[in-house]
Amino acid sequence: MEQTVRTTCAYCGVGCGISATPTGPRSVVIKGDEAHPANGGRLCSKGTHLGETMGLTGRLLHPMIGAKRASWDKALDLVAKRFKETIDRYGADSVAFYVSGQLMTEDYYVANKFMKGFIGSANIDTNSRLCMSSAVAGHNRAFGEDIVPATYGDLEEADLIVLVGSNTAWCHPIVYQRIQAARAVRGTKLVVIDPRRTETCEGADLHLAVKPGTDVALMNGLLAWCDAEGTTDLDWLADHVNAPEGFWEHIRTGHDLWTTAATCDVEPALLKQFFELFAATPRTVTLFSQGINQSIRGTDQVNAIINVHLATGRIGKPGAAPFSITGQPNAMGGREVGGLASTLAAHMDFAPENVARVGRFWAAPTMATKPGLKAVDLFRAIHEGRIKALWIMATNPAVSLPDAGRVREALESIPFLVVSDIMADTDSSTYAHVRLPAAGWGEKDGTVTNSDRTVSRQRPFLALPGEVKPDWWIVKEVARRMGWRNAFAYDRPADIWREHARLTAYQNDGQRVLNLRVQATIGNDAYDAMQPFRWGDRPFADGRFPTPDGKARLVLTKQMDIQAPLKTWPMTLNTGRYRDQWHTMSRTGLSPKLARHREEPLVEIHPADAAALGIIDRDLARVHTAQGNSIFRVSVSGAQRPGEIFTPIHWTDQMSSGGRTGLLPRPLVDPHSGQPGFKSTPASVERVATEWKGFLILRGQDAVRLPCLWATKISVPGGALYELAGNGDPTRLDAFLPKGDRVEALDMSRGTRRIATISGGRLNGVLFVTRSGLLPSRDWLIRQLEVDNVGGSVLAARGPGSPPDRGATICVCFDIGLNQIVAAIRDQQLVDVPAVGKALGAGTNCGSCRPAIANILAQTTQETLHAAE
Ligand SMILES: Nc1nc2c(c(=O)[nH]1)N[C@H]1C(S)=C(S)[C@@H](COP(=O)(O)OP(=O)(O)OC[C@H]3O[C@@H](n4cnc5c(=O)[nH]c(N)nc54)[C@H](O)[C@@H]3O)O[C@H]1N2
Ligand SMILES: Nc1nc2c(c(=O)[nH]1)N[C@H]1C(S)=C(S)[C@@H](COP(=O)(O)OP(=O)(O)OC[C@H]3O[C@@H](n4cnc5c(=O)[nH]c(N)nc54)[C@H](O)[C@@H]3O)O[C@H]1N2
Ligand code: SF4
Ligand SMILES: [Mo]
Repeated sequence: MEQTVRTTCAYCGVGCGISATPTGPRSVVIKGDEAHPANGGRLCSKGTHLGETMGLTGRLLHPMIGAKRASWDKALDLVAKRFKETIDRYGADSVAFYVSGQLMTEDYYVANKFMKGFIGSANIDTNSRLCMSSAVAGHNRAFGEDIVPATYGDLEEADLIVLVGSNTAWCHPIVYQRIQAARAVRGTKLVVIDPRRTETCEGADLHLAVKPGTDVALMNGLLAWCDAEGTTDLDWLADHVNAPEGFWEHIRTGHDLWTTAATCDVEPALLKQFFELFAATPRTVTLFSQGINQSIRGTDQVNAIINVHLATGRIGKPGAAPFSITGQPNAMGGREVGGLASTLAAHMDFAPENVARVGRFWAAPTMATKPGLKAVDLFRAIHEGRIKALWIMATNPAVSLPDAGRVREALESIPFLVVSDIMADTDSSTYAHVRLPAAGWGEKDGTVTNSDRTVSRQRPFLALPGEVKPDWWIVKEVARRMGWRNAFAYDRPADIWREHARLTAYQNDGQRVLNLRVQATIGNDAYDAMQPFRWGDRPFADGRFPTPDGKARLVLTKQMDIQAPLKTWPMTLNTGRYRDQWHTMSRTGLSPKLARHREEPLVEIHPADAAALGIIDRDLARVHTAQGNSIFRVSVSGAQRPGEIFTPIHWTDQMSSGGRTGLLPRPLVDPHSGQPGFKSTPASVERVATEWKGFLILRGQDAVRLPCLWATKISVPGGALYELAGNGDPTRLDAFLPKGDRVEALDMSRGTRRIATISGGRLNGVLFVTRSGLLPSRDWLIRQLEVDNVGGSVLAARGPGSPPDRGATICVCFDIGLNQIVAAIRDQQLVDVPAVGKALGAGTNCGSCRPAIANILAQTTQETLHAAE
């Protein structure tokens, strides 16, 4: 029996603890770690199904130079040589690293030190620029340091939780479950501020479907209300907070309830309800994420929220704080080591004394003295030929940066591109001259910091497959080959951790809250056994802030005008996440269970807009912006505001022909943080007609690119399912069926063709295409991949006694569909989520689908009432 290893989830910034028990070379049983402070044993759907992503399908297992396998020595020598040559010829600022909040703190530290202390440029930026750089800038402006002054425990001690621009139920599901549990115990009120009615709104006390981009007006209106009601804490303000000149005059002018309601396009009565609730509830946490950060006014939006908390003294106290929740597992660790181009290291900036201090500590030969290029500017500089060598680690910019078409051109044009990834083929690595195989989750070893400053260990429980190496090792090997042997003489992650901890404590007499002094001398065994711990205690509890005068700062924020819709671009595109997919799907895409929640990339559109465009549910539609266009499956949804559409960020060339959201957003950024405004792009939508539709089920995981207008892939047990649609002759798809005995059925009247290939009773593949007919449910056919005596009758697409269509999968843990839940609610007169759980099991494992079940309950009950009227 293998040993259970305690580690941390691979995905989001909640940072849940996991107990992993390996059961074979690449298999593992995953459970929530009951002793971990973030989750106390719970896991969401993504964490629960991590075991399904541990296979080696698609992994990069050897260094590659071009399309050829190379030894580590050769690959590393080449990277070192090309970077050195480029620096010698064009200077340090002609090279760059683009890294990720999915690196371990140790990896991140080494990359940052290498670039900023030894190469001598600050051209290292990270995907965190796209994620929480507005929060960082906002914290720095208000507090003088990038400190998140909240913990998950505060959510349990609050009486009001306000979620602004956060789809917590999908993106931070365990935090959402903790909020729901607290509400059950303590009656905590919940307000959601989001233009869309997401599942997070299910059961909330109030949902304000604000007009996008109006959060500054909303928060200023709230502050004006608190000021008028006497909710502001004048003594606290006088002692602990500085206000810029004209701040209060500004708040007191034009921020009345009516003006605010008009600007935000919400009912004045609803807004008043929110303001009254907020004013009456001292223990309030305002939690925010991408609806706030990913905006060209993101930093002001962050400060408008913090202003309200500072002015009401709701900070540094139990259950009262502004809470910027982070996305990636180690977004916070990256901030701690200074992995952004605009920060130096250990929460220090580029002030000359900091540059000197860090330079001394590192014994650095050539310190960067000024901030480097931020992500969007960095890729622009590549386009312009100013950056000539780039190393990408653990991120997929060809998908995730705005205006990704331009980014792809940049990647194609750069003279030297290195990509370190766990996967062989990503949309970014296609352009790489050198690909370096990195250790992935379950293999790598280090620390991560979650949203509430809790540092946890990620521990390995699988052997390194092929020739993969951890990211820290890869980086330090290149640094050593460039001549800095002693400065990068690390043997293990613990060596790096100690150095990082020492730097946070170096000449720090309380100027910086981040201080890991006690970690600086930790032994290797103690590092291995490290228990999750939080740094920084309860920051600002004493009313002191890490600014020169010890006071926090209110920031005067003005609502910018929202551009009226243009004739060419009448819609506004909002983008974001699905519950069961992680970013560019390189890992979650491997899981058949996770694939079921959303099988295709959807464009969600309000019924009135759909009707005006002649589009119906399940049509295909092309979304256009000035940057590019891509096709999506249509979902007509009353959860959208009229004029606004929503698409998911996840789909890539590896998974589909369409759904390429990254091509669409504008590369416009917030002036303070450089964070792109991903949530709002002028767009238009048009229906796409196709002559036929179909699907293809293939045994095995081999990647195929299908030549049709629409082809999207999901993993299924034993193979893959492709949904298809197109024009012209569909028989060209026949060639993609694997070899075997071929059975075929034709229905000329509907233009339906059904073909299967079978060998020795095993189904190899099946293709269904129709011009005007209906397509059968895919479930039964998928199951035939695992059956031993398949015959020609497979083309009937259902076996004796096969159950009725279950509808879209709601509960992925127990594989329960929408139709099953609706039927159970009706037949058994179920009234709440626990009752559905009792009847079907749905929602009783990870709980990620509970908001969806609540929504189905509400809708079904309403329909039943209607029917009875
Ligand atoms: N399932 C899943 N979970 C994830 C991830 C994932 O890929 N999948 N990624 C992780 C990462 S890196 C991140 S950064 C987080 C992101 O977590 P979230 O920020 O919760 O996720 P998003 O879907 O990007 O956007 C949140 C919401 O902002 C709303 N919004 C858009 N414009 C506005 C506006 O002007 N005002 C307001 N108030 N709201 C607005 C959107 O409608 C959307 O519902 O999720 C993390 N967790
Ligand atoms: N339109 C739009 N775009 C967005 C957003 C949005 O809301 N809207 N959100 C933005 C945000 S908040 C984020 S965080 C980004 C995320 O976008 P990305 O960072 O581009 O997305 P990932 O798929 O997480 O990319 C991680 C890559 O690292 C690889 N990898 C995984 N583990 C390791 C490892 O240990 N080592 C190495 N070397 N590689 C590894 C994976 O295979 C994958 O290729 O997207 C941003 N882009
Ligand atoms: S909430 Fe889910 S994805 Fe996030 S850390 Fe926990 S288990 Fe992982
Ligand atoms: Mo993110």
